[in-house]
Amino acid sequence: MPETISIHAVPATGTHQVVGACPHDCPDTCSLVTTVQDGVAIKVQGNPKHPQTDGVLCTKVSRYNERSYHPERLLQPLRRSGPKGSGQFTPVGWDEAISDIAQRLQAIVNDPQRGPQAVLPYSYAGTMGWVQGEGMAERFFNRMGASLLDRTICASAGGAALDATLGGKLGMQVEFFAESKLILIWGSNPIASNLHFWRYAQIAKRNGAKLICIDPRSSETAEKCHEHIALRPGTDAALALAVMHQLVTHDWLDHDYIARHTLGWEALKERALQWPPARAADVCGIPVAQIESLARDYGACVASGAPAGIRLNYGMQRTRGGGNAVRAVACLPALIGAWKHRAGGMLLSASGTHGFDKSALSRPDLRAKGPSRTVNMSTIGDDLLRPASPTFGPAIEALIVYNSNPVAVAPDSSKVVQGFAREDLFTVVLEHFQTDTADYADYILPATTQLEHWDVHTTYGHTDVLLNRPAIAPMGQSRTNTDIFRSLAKAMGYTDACFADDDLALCRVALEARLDFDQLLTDGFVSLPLPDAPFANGHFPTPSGKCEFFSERLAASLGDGLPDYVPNYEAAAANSSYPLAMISPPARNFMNSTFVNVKSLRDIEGQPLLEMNAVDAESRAIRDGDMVRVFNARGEYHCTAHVGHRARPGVVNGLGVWWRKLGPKGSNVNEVTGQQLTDMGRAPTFYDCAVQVEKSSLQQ
Ligand SMILES: Nc1nc2c(c(=O)[nH]1)N[C@H]1C(S)=C(S)[C@@H](COP(=O)(O)OP(=O)(O)OC[C@H]3O[C@@H](n4cnc5c(=O)[nH]c(N)nc54)[C@H](O)[C@@H]3O)O[C@H]1N2
Ligand SMILES: Nc1nc2c(c(=O)[nH]1)N[C@H]1C(S)=C(S)[C@@H](COP(=O)(O)OP(=O)(O)OC[C@H]3O[C@@H](n4cnc5c(=O)[nH]c(N)nc54)[C@H](O)[C@@H]3O)O[C@H]1N2
Ligand code: SF4
Ligand SMILES: [Mo]
Repeated sequence: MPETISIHAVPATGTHQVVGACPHDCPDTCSLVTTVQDGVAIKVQGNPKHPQTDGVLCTKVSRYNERSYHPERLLQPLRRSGPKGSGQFTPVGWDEAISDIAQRLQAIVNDPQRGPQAVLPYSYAGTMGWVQGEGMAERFFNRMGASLLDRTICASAGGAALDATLGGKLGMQVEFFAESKLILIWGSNPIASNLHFWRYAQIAKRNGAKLICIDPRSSETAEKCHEHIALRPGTDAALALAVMHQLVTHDWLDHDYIARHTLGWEALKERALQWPPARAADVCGIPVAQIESLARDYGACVASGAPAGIRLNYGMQRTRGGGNAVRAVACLPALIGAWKHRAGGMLLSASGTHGFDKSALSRPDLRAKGPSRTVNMSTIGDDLLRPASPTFGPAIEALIVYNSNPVAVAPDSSKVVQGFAREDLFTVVLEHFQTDTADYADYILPATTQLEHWDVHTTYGHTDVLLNRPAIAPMGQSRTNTDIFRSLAKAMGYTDACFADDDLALCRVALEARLDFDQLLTDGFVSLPLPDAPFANGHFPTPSGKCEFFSERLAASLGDGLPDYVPNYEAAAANSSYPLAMISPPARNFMNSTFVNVKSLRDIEGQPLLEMNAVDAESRAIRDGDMVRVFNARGEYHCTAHVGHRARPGVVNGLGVWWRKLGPKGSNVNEVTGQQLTDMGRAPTFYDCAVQVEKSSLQQ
């Protein structure tokens, strides 16, 4: 690594290094160093100067070049030339594309029967950048008065649970896990999805910490922990309540912390006492002794004063009771006073820590006064098929997709595909590649990648702020998302001054109120000054200022203000038609559906896999490597069975999220997932999905 890392504009010749930020939806938000030779990026590495990154990237992003310079990269605008979904397109000039799109949108907006609410943006975290994310896009859609999108597809059940319990997406600072003496890794597979946390957990382990993984799957992480509790999917609240039962009955409690900094203890105690370990063991499908041992380890921290940290992750909140489960677990640290230590407490998301206000970027003031219709991205399948009605409002007539691949990632694919295939739906997709979603577009607009544009990033797994400088010029005719929305705004006749802001101005606007932007420009990342132990003395930003075991708001909305065990929608009972519970966590070398088309990474993953326990495989005469059909009433997909230790009996793990067109018979795991929503946060229940599996007639 050369000594100086340039953070200034990159000259077209010579060799330079440029500091950027990883744009992906990953808690680690690494600082990147891109080596550029004569205008071509030749290497992307982790920044050794950024403590959280520590010079290390995951396998995926160390191949970032292979993705940006991919031969199938979209380099010019395309217009549909075949039937919807056929993937047939012809090149078109930018001016023509923008002008035609603007006219088509304008016609909908101006039609009194349809109006702006018939237009829907659909986006998620393809990039987590503030600028290429919603920077210009939200201004555009606010000005238009389009429908709002409820961005629930990933984290909103857990987010709502944290809000109710702790007062926001707040928690431990990730680096202090290195000092913890007990770490519960709960619904999280950090070796795949939170690598830099795993580094801290390893330091703790070397210093004598015990690591316990709570996960139905024997994941890459579970097998490296001291203990693995392989509970049934969706039963975490029962486990947490039984741990509380043990804390109460053995008096492993920090009475002083509970008295001063919590709300609703007496009621929670009563609820916990209804959950003796034997009851939870039955629900979770695990031995009683395992629950007792977990509680003993956790409770021992009260007497010893050893800090206990819980790394919760999003895997545990993708079932019907996901919000309640996160709430139950989030009560535990207060019971043993773990928050008193900086290496104690819990972390699900730290995204609420930074306290930035996005409104200077998104400009909600541009939206005309009056009610707006909100569409939930997790039910896009049903919603695209909904006719106009007084309750729903106008049918969705136009869809602008950016930073997301809903045809692959949204639940209940057959509905999603049917919706996207509507001939009367006008669809524009801003993309790097011709994804499954892009196949259904009327226009595909080529977007720049992180190597080619400016951005700023806050994170949800640590608390630094990062800048992304462009390392190379935009490839082909690609344009930044911001530039595309700027052009569309102009073509629609929106003359507000904010549509003239360039990307560097947007970076500044996003953050300036909270930090020294010039320092960010110089260093590439900034650490915010934060207290080491956020709740050592209480001060939870809840309505009561306490850790709310009992929530008035939830009591009013759900009829129960305490966390409880909420059984899955889909029981997967042995005697039912769909006796196997399926979860579909990410494959390690993909990022949701991103990177599936990068050959070297796809080669590592091989093919879409369904992990099965030998008991379930043998009873179906399925052998390791057989092609299987996974099905339920919603649909079916085919993949290769991987028979072994990773799946517990009764549970199958369908690793996601493959591009449909790169999987057997052009389908993927979301053919079988459903659109029912979680108890809190209106989120999808990807891991609450009962299926049957049989040997497939397809050949490998
Ligand atoms: N390599 C890689 N990294 C990623 C991603 C990726 O696709 N690939 N995706 C990114 C995104 S968008 C997100 S949201 C995060 C996701 O990463 P995480 O937040 O870690 O969530 P998942 O990977 O969905 O699930 C984590 C673990 O929870 C387990 N799990 C499933 N159901 C349950 C349950 O009911 N209870 C419990 N206790 N455990 C359960 C799964 O088996 C899995 O091993 O990772 C990010 N990082
Ligand atoms: N079965 C099942 N389904 C799941 C999940 C699961 O665990 N199981 N996980 C769910 C979760 S947690 C999430 S977060 C969602 C993720 O779903 P999505 O947010 O749709 O994420 P990706 O599949 O990574 O697709 C992002 C797309 O954005 C594009 N993109 C990236 N950067 C840019 C840019 O700068 N400009 C433009 N225009 N495009 C860009 C990429 O090329 C990519 O195609 O999937 C969900 N789906
Ligand atoms: S995906 Fe995560 S681990 Fe990989 S480079 Fe990006 S932020 Fe780092
Ligand atoms: Mo996610």
